[in-house]
Amino acid sequence: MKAEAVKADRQAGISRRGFLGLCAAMGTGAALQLRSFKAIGKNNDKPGSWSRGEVIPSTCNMCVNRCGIQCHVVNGVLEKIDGDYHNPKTLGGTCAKGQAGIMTLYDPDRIKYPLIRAGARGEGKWRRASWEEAYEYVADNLDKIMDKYGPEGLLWSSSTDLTEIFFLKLGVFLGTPNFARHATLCLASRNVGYFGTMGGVPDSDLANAKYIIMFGANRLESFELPYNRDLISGIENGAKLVVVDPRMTVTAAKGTWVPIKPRTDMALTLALMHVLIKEDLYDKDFVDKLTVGFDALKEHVAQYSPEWAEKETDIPARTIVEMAREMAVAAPAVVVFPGRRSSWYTNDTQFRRTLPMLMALLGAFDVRGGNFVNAGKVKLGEFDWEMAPFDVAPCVDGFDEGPFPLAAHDDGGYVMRRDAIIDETGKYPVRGWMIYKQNPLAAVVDGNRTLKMMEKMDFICSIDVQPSQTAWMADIILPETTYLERLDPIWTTGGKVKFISIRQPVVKPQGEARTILDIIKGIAAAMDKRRTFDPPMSKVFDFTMEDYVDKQLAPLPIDRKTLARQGIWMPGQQKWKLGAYRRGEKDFRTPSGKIEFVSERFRRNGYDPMPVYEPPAEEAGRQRLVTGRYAWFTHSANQNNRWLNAIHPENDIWINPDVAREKGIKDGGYVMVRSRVGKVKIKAYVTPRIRPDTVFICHGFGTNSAGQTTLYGKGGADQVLMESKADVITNNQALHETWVDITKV
Ligand SMILES: Nc1nc2c(c(=O)[nH]1)N[C@H]1C(S)=C(S)[C@@H](COP(=O)(O)OP(=O)(O)OC[C@H]3O[C@@H](n4cnc5c(=O)[nH]c(N)nc54)[C@H](O)[C@@H]3O)O[C@H]1N2
Ligand SMILES: Nc1nc2c(c(=O)[nH]1)N[C@H]1C(S)=C(S)[C@@H](COP(=O)(O)OP(=O)(O)OC[C@H]3O[C@@H](n4cnc5c(=O)[nH]c(N)nc54)[C@H](O)[C@@H]3O)O[C@H]1N2
Ligand code: SF4
Ligand SMILES: [Mo]
Repeated sequence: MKAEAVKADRQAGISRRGFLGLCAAMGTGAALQLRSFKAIGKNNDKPGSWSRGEVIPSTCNMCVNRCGIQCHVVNGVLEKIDGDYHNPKTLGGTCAKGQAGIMTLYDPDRIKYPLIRAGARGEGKWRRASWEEAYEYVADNLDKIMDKYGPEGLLWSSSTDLTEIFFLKLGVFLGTPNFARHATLCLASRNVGYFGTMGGVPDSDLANAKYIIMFGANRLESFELPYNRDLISGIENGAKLVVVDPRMTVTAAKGTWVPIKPRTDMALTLALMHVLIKEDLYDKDFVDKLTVGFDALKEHVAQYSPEWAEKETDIPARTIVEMAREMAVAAPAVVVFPGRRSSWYTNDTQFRRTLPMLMALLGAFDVRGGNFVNAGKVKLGEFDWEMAPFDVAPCVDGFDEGPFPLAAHDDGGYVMRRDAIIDETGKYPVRGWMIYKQNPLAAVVDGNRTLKMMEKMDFICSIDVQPSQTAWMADIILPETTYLERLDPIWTTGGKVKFISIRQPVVKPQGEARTILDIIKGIAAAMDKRRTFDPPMSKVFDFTMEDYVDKQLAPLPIDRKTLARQGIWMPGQQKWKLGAYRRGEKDFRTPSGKIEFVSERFRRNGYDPMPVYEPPAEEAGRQRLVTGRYAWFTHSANQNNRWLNAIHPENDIWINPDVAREKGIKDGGYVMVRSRVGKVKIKAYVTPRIRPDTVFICHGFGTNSAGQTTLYGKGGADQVLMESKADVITNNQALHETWVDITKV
C-alpha cells in the first residue's frame, strides 16, 4: 500500500484488514448480511460494540436507501459507522458500503479543492482554484452560452437525492428546459407501466406473503430496505420465493430459480394470466369490483398458452402451469414484486404493465401478504421559494426526438437527447452541461457516444466528491462535501411505518469541500454580476440549510436540535391499514378509478392498450449482455473506495461452462468482449449460474479516470459495449439490448 493510502487508512481509525474482518464477522456475503440485520435488530436495546467517542445519528448516503446510521467520532475523526437500531426501516442494519462510508470520506483520491482543467479534456492536468475563481469561471461560461444560444443551450443533469432540489432550482431559474435525471437511467418504465395500469407503484408485504415472484429483482444484493429484511422474514415464515432471472442471483439461490430466456418475461406473465383465466383460478370478486377490461383481457391472453410460452421463454409449459396454480392457492397472499431497475428493453413499459395485471387477477392487492399502497409520509413544511416551482416544459420540446407523452417530463431523458445533440437534429444547439452527483459517462448506454456528446460541449462542469469518469472529462470539478460532513434537507418516508430522519455533519469537511447549497449560492451571486434577474438570484438562495430544515420541521412537534440528537422521529399514530380499496373507500388514480387491463390512455397516445408480445431478435453464436450490481458496490460510485475495492478488486463476465468449453475459455482467464459499438477486455467467471445465451457484467468498473487510483486499470466497462437503445414509451435507456462476441485472449 502506498504511504498516503496507509495514512488515509490510519486517519480513518481502522485498518483495511480490520474492516474486512469486521465485514466478515457481520456476514458481508449478501445472504448472511441479511441474517445479521435481524440479529442486530433484536439485540439492539444496547449500544453496539464500538463504545469509543461520541455517537452521532445520521442517514447513510452510500446508496439510495438512506439507512439509519450511528457514527462513532473520536477527536474529530470518524472511526466507525454502525446501523441505527432506532430506525424502523433498517433496525440497526448496514451493509458493507454503509460501513465503508468512512473510506469515501477519507479517500486520498477525493477532490478537496475546485479544479480547473489545465490540459486537454481527459488528460488529467488540473490546477487548483479558489472558490471565488471557480464561481466566476462557471458563471462566465454559463453566461457566454446563454448569450449565444439562450438558456436552451444548457443541459442540467442530476441524480435523485435530498439535495437535488437546489441544483434543479438553479437550472429552472436560468430558464433551461433541458433536464436529464435519474429516472430514465433506472425506473421510468416501471413507473409509467404501473401508473398507467393502477395509478401508482405499490409496496410489497413480503414478510407476510405465501408466494413471492420476482422478475430479475436481485433484492438480496441490490439492497432496498426494508424489503431485504422482510424477504428473509417471509422465507422464514414459509413463503415460496420464485426468482425469474437468466442468472442465478443470490436472491434466486434463496428460492426457486426460473432461468428465463432474456427479454421474454412478457410471454411468461401473459401465459400465467392465460392459465389463471382458463382454469378459472382468478379472483372474480376482485376483478368485478376493482378492474376494467377483463373480457378484452380474456380474449387477448387466449392466444398465449403455456405451450406457446415454453417456446419463447425456455420455461417448460408444465412449470408455467404449476406456477399459476401455486400462486392461485397462495392468493391473495402473493407478492408480484414491482422491481426497481427496469432499464432493460425497448418494450419495458408494456412488460411492466403485465405485473399489476397479474396481481389483480390474483386479487393480491390491499391484503396482508400481498401488494399494498403505503400509509403516506409525514407531511413536512413547504419551503417558500421566491420563484416558480420545478415545473419544466416537456423535455422533448427542443428536440426532434419524438414525443413521450406518457413519460414524467420533469425527469427529462438521456438517450434520444444525446442523439439530438450529437447529430444536431434538435431545434436548438446545446453546448453547456452542468452535472450534479451523477456519472453519465458510466451510467448511460454506449459510453463512447457520451464522449461524442461531450465533444459538442463548450463547457462541462461536474459537481462530485471524487474524480469520477465524468468529472475526469469536465472543464471544472467542484468538490461537494460528503454526506458525513453536511446537513441535508429532512427525509420523509412511508411504507408500513412513516417517519422522518436527519442527515447531519459528523465531522468537519475535508479540504475546502462545500455543500451544494453553498456552491449554488456562489454561482448565483456570480451570475447576478453578469445578468439582471428578477428577483436577483442571490436573493432566491439567501437562506441557510438550517433555515430550510427549520421550515420543513415547522409543522411538526420536533425541532432540529432534538432531531439531531435522536436521528429519527415518527408520529405516535401509525396507520398502516388495509382494505380501503376493497371496501370501495378509495379509488385507483387511473382515468377509470380502477386497475385497467385495457388502457384508453395508452390507446389515445398511439400505444397498444393491452400489452402485446413481440419475440426478441436472435443472434446465433453470440450472447446477450445483461448488467447489474454486486452487494458491495453502488452503480459506479464506490468501486474506487479502497475498502470495498479490496472485497472485489475487479469485475468479471459470467459465462456458462458450455460456452466457455466451446471457446476454450478458462475460469479466471481473460476474454475480449466485442459488440457493435465497443470492445472490452475482462476476466471470465465460468459458472453454471447463467444461461448459455446470456452473459453478465457487474457495472462500475473500467474507469477512464486515472484520478481513481485504486480502481484505474481494473476490470471492464459494460456501458462501453451497450448499443444506444431506449424504451419506446418512456425513453428509459435499454441496457440489455446488446449482443456480444466473446473470444479468449
Ligand atoms: N451499464 C449499466 N449502467 C447503469 C446501470 C447498470 O446496472 N449497468 N444502472 C442504472 C441505474 S439503475 C442507475 S440508478 C444509474 C445510476 O447512475 P448515477 O446516478 O450516475 O450513479 P453513480 O454511478 O452512482 O454515480 C454517482 C456519482 O455521484 C458521486 N457522488 C456520490 N456522493 C456524492 C455527494 O454527496 N455529492 C456529490 N456531488 N456527488 C456524489 C459519485 O462519486 C458518482 O460519481 O445507473 C444506471 N446505469
Ligand atoms: N448493492 C447495491 N444495491 C442497490 C444499488 C446498487 O447500486 N448497489 N442500486 C439501487 C438502485 S438505483 C436500483 S435501480 C436497484 C436495482 O436493483 P435490481 O434491479 O434488483 O438489480 P440489478 O442488479 O440491476 O438486477 C437486475 C437483474 O435482472 C436480471 N435480468 C437481466 N435481463 C433479464 C430479463 O430479461 N429477464 C429477467 N427476468 N431478468 C433479467 C439480471 O440478471 C440481474 O440479476 O438496486 C438498488 N440497490
Ligand atoms: S443499503 Fe448500505 S449503502 Fe445503502 S443506505 Fe443502507 S447501509 Fe447505506
Ligand atoms: Mo437505479
